[in-house]
Amino acid sequence: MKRRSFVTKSSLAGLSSVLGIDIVYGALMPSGYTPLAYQDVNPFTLFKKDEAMVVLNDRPWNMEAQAHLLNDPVTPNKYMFIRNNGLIPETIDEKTWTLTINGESVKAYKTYTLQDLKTKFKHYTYQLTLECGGNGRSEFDPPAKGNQWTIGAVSCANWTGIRLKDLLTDVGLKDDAVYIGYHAADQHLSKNPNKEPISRGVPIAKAMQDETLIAFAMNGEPIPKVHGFPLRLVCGGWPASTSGKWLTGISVRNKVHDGEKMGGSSYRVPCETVAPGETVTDDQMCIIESMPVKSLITYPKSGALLTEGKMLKINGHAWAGELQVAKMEYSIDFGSSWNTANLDTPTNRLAWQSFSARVSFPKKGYYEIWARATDENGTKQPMVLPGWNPKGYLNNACHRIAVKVV
Ligand SMILES: Nc1nc2c(c(=O)[nH]1)N[C@H]1C(S)=C(S)[C@@H](COP(=O)(O)O)O[C@H]1N2
Ligand SMILES: [Mo]
Repeated sequence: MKRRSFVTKSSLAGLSSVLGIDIVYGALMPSGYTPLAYQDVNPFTLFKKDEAMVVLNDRPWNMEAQAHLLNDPVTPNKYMFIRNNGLIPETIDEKTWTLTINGESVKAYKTYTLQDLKTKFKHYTYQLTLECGGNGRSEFDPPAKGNQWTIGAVSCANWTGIRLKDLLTDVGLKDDAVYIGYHAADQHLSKNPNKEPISRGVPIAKAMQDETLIAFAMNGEPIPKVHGFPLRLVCGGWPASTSGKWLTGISVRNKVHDGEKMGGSSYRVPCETVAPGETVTDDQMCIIESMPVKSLITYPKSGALLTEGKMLKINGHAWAGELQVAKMEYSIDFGSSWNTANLDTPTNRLAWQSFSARVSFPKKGYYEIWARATDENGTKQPMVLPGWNPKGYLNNACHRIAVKVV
């Protein structure tokens, strides 16, 4: 008879931490056995999300918001989308967590404990827009593979941490530094410990911006586990894939970082516009940097009913990657004519901007409200789908809601 083997201490701790309660006889559980409570885990309770959030995938976990859930000026955790490329780290110990800075372009490697980071450097808080490069993918035709995000893979929370530039200055960089790449504690789906699910980065100029943070808090609390506890890189305005969660290392590179999902067609678009469905070779693909100008109507929810003669107050947010949004407009006649909306200035650079307008309708009937943002360079959102690309990135088409006046 085969000898019964038991779960290891560390995987038991992992199971308990996900359940949020001690498994009393856990040490007696056969290895490989999945506790029942774990088999039908409820992602909304597990990640403290609102039940109106939409689950796109459970291995890895991916969840998006709906437009009307994003009405808050600062996105609370319950409405923040989740994008994972791999498996969330099972055991996280704040006391032993370290961040190592290495790579060709540091003078010497250096390792910091969480305590070092929190005590040696000044803290900053910024509200930062994080949008997945694939947000809006579901609309492309021919369709692109990957999570079929509609409009909900965007958030704008407050992030508190230290400036990456202060850390890199403390480490000491060589003159040939051109890029940084992050390393993290999540596991590849294959569970191969030598494979990283994702290891992306940004050019050194972006790394050195004031707002690029090594964050340990979100909205004034420790970062929720699924969003990168205990430490996360935050690069606002760029594809959120550059904001590494569960951060354990940063490599300072003397060339463009070549980590997982930096090459091929990952987070890249054709350098020149292509026809829908066209084959594009890897050498014709360019890395996405700043995200394009975009906006969302977050109030009312699409499908709203309005009594004839009443004005409708609409709200939303607009953002433009590295740029500020200069103008916000809406149309009730399918884009034939546009009216200006009120647009707030951002709390800080790289934060989204709220807009509002009071809309009146000439008579009973079906209408659509379309919203269009223009960035400080004069670039407007396209009314319908922008340039097709093989991976379905950067869909910044105007957001539209339906309204019935009765
Ligand atoms: N370590 C790690 N960091 C990561 C990812 C990941 O899978 N692992 N996903 C990236 C991608 S593609 C996105 S869009 C954002 C999503 O951040 P969120 O889940 O906190 O909303 O995290 C980025 N950082
Ligand atoms: Mo992403």
